[in-house]
Amino acid sequence: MKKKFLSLNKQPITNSYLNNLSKKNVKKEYFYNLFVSFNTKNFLISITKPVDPKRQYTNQYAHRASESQTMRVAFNKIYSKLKKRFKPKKSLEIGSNDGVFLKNFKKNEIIAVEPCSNLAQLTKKIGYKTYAEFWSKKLAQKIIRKYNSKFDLIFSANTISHIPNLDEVFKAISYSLNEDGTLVFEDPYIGSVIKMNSYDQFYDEHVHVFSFIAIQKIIKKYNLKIFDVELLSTHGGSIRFYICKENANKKISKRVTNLKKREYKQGLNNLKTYKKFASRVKKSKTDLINLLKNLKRKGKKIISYGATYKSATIFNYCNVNNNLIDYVTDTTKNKQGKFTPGKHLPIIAPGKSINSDVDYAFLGAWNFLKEIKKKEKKFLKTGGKFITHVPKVRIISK
Ligand code: JHZ
Repeated sequence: MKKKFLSLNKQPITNSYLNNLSKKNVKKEYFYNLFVSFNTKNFLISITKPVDPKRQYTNQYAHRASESQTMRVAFNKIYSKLKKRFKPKKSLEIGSNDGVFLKNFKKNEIIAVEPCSNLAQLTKKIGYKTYAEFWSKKLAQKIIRKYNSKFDLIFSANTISHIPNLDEVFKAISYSLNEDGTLVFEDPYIGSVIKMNSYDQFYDEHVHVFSFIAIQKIIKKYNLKIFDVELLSTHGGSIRFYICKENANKKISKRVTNLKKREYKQGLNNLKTYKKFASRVKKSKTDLINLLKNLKRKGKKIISYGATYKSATIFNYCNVNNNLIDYVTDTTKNKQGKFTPGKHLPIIAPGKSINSDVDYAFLGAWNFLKEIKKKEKKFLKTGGKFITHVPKVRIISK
C-alpha cells in the first residue's frame, strides 16, 4: 500500500539544535533516512519510517509559535471566528506550544495538552490547565473523568500531522467530542507542497502532510465527517478541517465538494503526481547548490534568515554547510548561540536589520516573506537580496 516516491537522504532530528560542537555532542547526533511514501489505499502522504516521538518532543523543545507577528494575528483571528461560529463552553487544545492560541480564552474555558514539558510549563505558569503528555485515548479518558465533561470544541494547529498513529488520534478525539461538538485542525497542505515545490515541509516532525481526500477516508472509521474546510496561506499553504460526528446535524459546506473535485483534478490520489514532484525536487537541489556556489565564487557573503525546522531538510539534503552560508539569524532566544542540526551552522540573534556586509540572505522562513520584507526594507534598499527555493530557486531583489 505504501509506495516510496521521495528520498531526502540522511536527516537529523530538526529540534536538536546543538549547544556546542564538542566531539561528544556531534557524535551523539541522531540521523535517520528520510523517505516519503504515498498510501495507495487512503491517499495519505507520510514519512516511511517515522522517528520515535520521545526523541523529538523533549523538555528542550525550541519552536515558539508566538515568534512571528503573522502567526500571533492568525491565531487571534481563528479564535474569534471559532468563538462566534460555535460558541464553545468547554474547549481543548492538542499541542498548545507556548500558548499563542490558548491565551485568547479565559482560564476556565480551555484545557491544553502539550507533551514538551518546557512548553507546558509556560502555559501552566500563566494559569492554564496543561497536561504535559502525548495525546491518546487514555489521556482523553483521564481528562474527561477529572472534569466530568466532554468538549464542544477541540482545536489543534500544526500538531496532528506530527503524530504517527492517526488511528489513536481520531479514536481519542471521537471519544472526547460532545455529540454536536466540533474538531478544528490545521496543518501544512500537500496540494500547496506540490504546487510550491516546498519539499522542506518534509522533516521528522511532519510525519504526514494532509490532503482533504486522505483525511476524509481516515476519519470515517471513527464516526467522524468533514463539514467544512479552508485553504490557508499560513506556513506556505495549510489546510483547516472542520469535523463533527457522523450523526451531528451540520450542513456540509460547498467548499467540501469543491475541494474534493479540485484534489482529484490535481492528481493528489495518484502516485504519478508525487513521482513528478520528486523529480522537480531533485532539480531544485541542483539549482540551489549551483546558485550558492556561483555566488560564493564571486566572493558574495550569504547568510540564512530563520533557523527553521524546514531549512534543516534543505541544508542536509543539499549539503549546505559553512562553506556556503556564514550563519543563520533567528529571533527565538533559545535557538541563539546554538548550531543547526546536521550541518552545524551557527545561529545568532538578528540585529535591527541584516548586517550591511551581507549580500544574500537565504529564506529559511520563506513562509514569512511578507513580514520579513517589511522588517528588512533597508537591506533590500541598499542592494541586499533574498534567495528562496519556492516555487523555484530564485533571487528576490525587491
Ligand atoms: P516557522 C516549526 O517549523 C516546527 P519551522 C513545527 N513542527 C511546525 O509544524 C511549524 O513550526 C509550525 C524565526 N523568524 O514558523 C522564528 C525570525 O528569525 O517557519 C522561527 O524560529 N525572524 C512545530 O521552524 C522561524 O524563523 C522573523 O522575522 O519550519 C520560523 O519558523 C520571522 C518572521 C521568523 O516554522
